Amino acid sequence: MTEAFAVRGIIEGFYGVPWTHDQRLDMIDFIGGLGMNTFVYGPKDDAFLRRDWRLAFGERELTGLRELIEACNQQSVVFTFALSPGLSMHYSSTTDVEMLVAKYQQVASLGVSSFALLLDDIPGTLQHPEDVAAFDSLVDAQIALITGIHRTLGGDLMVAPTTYWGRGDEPYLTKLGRGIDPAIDIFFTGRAICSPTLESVDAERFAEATGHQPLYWDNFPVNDVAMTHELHVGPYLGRDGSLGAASRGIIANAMPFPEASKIAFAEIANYVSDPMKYDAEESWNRALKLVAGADYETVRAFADAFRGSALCTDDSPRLGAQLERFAFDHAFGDSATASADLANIAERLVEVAARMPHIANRALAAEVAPWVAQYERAAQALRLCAEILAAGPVDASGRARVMSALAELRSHRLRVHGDLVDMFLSDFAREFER
Ligand code: LTM
Repeated sequence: MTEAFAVRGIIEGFYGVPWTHDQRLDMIDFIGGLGMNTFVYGPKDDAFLRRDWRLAFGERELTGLRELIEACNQQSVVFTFALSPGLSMHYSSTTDVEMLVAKYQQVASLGVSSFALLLDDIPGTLQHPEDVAAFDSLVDAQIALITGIHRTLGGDLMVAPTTYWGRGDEPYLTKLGRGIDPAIDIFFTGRAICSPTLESVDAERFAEATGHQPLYWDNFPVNDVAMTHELHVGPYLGRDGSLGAASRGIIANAMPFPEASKIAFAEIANYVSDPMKYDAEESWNRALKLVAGADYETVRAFADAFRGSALCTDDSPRLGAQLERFAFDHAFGDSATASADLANIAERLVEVAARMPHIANRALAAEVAPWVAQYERAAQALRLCAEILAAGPVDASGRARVMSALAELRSHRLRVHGDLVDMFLSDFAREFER
């Protein structure tokens, strides 16, 4: 018997342009409809929440927050308000602690009773001389801060520790967990920042060491920082079936693209509702149908080129199998048929690229447009190879055209079909060098 995940939700916790107010409202309805119960509001590049956390909200911001809270209430979704003060916080300064509490209290006065304190991505040691004098270490300063905030605010508190990935029994994490109230949730991203797998054995080690079951901050589908060239619309894989009982729950970190993020969120909702029976491929298809509606076939074909992520190394299996077949037939079979097959493969891809801008989900079409353009470039490059082959023996000019298509593809720095097309074009040009 599997226990359900107590916390099931998402965090707007990426670096990059925060979602708009309307996108948030739409997302709250969407995740509420999926049966998720938590929306953590903490975009890293909203100055009010991180860089300028001391700034009090004005009436305009409070009105926006009120609407978000109301939308959450309507969907039975908990609105969790997150602040990331760690870049400039003086832990030993009463003024800073009071300002932090005051900022949370502005939101508490709107009826919110769930808060998050994000201490991730900050220096791993105390920086300010007054803090160094006042505390033995960063973790001691954080324990004091977290305890003070929790006591003053009441309500629920989630904390992102400064070490938030690893084995779960690191000395910092162990001390932090043992030093704060057991009711406070501690975020953990698993073995890595973007973890290919989330395993119960790690959750159990974390719980044993810290005295808290981990609250997974799952860095999927997020594609910020070094991942901005990737589009994460592939399958949600590698999460243990028994994680529901071993953890407090899962909060999935979004992409700056809310509509495209819905694909992963729908998959995660499928997973958390029945992790033991979860079938990633079936769930992926169901999620694509939900988001793409009548355009499912087109979006499914497109998304096959974007399966790749930290969770999935099988980048573009359909095209991979087709190109393998082509290479074999070309080397050992009838090369005219092989080049006709390559032309067909390219044609199908060109068609998908042509249909994508016209799908009914306009928000999705707009968000993925740069990757559609890259998909089209890859398709045209394959078409070029087929044309060159069909025209007769490949000469230096044919090779040069393929190399130039490859250079063009690479220059856009957007990942499509993993490395498949890139490798195919390089191999193609090399094969005909002799
Ligand atoms: O994962 C955590 C706890 N923090 C940050 C996120 O804000 C960021 O979006 C992800 C992905 O780059 N990585 C982090 O370290």
